[in-house]
Amino acid sequence: MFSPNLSFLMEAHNGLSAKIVAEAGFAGLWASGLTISASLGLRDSNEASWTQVLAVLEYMADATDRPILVDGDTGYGNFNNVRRLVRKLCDYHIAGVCIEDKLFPKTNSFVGERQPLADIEEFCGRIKAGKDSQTDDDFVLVARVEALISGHGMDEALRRAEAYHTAGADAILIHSKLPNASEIVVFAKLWENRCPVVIVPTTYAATPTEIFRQAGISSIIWANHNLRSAISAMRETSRRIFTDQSLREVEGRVTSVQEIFQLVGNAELEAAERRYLPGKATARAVILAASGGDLGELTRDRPKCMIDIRGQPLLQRLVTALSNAGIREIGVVRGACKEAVTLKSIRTLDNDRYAETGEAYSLSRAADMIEGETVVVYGDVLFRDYILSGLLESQGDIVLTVDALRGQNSEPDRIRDLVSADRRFSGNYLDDRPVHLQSMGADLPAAAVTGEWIGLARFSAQGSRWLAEELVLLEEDGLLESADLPLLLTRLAAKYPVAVHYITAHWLDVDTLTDLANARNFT
Ligand code: SPV
Ligand code: MG
Repeated sequence: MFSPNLSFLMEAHNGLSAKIVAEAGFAGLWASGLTISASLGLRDSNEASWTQVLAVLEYMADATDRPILVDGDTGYGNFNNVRRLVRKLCDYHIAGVCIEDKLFPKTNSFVGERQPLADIEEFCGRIKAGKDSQTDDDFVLVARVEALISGHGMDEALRRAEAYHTAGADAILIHSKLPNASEIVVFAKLWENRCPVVIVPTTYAATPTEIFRQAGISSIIWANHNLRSAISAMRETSRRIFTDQSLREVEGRVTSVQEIFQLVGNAELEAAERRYLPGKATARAVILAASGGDLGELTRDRPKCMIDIRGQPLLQRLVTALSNAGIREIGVVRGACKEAVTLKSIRTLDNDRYAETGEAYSLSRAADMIEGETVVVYGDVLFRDYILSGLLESQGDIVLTVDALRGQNSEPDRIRDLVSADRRFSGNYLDDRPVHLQSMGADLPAAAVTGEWIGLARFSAQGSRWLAEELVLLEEDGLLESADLPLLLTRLAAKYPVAVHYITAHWLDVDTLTDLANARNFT
């Protein structure tokens, strides 16, 4: 409110929308009376009691640390109601309240004409009482002038603004329902910035923001656009599902359940569980990140897993994906430029012979982590969250995620981990018959290829025992140093069932600069 720059307050009406507003970057929130009422299924006519509104505000204040300006309507009565309201808002660490010079029960400003205004002296009493009741020195009281909306003209608006400012209001909200900003701009000019001016350009939405900036407006409230966008989206989804009697068209277009988990902070709860709950077995992950990669200047002082992908190293994105899926212990096998591989919450293991050894040898550096359920993943892959959850939920002691659309004819020289399984991807939603690996490698005959391994595998406790044994056997055969994972997995498939979990796209690995560009667009 007091910053020299134009500020923006975005509407929110519950805890979730408060989080979304903060996530978008807004410095402050507008807790709209209209949208809180509407989200409760009520009219903007004080149908929700003030304590019911307070309950919503408590969720909002808990959901974000950004300042919230509350639409306090008329203050829910006279000066005495305003006193209790302000004290309670301060208790909840709400940053400020806006009260409007109308009568309780209020009516939304866009309903009808010439709504009766409060007596100026009486409204000044509400302002004084509010300011005298704040228990937080920084609490802001905004007085909202409805004179223009009610058809009383500019002189009356200025007279009221002056009186409210003198009574102690920290800022003036001048409301207008014209389809253009003319009266707002005139008001701001005549007001001469005696205190900050706040506006709500709902009806004059087309006005360029620059006009408000030039007019010296302090803060703009985007008053109801989150609820309105939610209504459009919910209507479309409900109608679609009702008509189709199926989720087919809707799934993939709506926010994923994983994103809900992320918004409400499931990761924090998982971290807290690790701290406070007695330990319970969960999967571990080993990330193979020993090879440096060859992306020119970018890999001069760091391995490719540490290349920045929109503000985060590729490896961080992978670690976050694994953590979000509930994997607690994550080991990273480093090699090239190992000092550059420093992330919080990973355990580092080193393959110092990375230049002359292969993936199996790197994996063997993490031998003590291959116990219980274990995920093994290459350090240069990115995939949508559902791919990992699908793998973790899959059946089988050894399961590989395989892209059924790759490996036939796309860039054959780049594809190494070609897969030959006993059944091809059928694309049939109802087909859940198991598919098993037969062999894997770079040189399978084209006709035998059923996909490409994306570099992500899960081993159950039993599968981990088999994997650990096979690493020992490779060493006995003198192959540990040279073997890659396709060889290791092919050997396992000769002895045990190695299940194939088909996917189609939504992942990538970073080998070339083109891959890197794709990765930067992927997130
Ligand atoms: C609200 O968002 O509830 C407001 C702004 O008070 S308006 O709907 O424009 O009155
Ligand atoms: Mg309102």
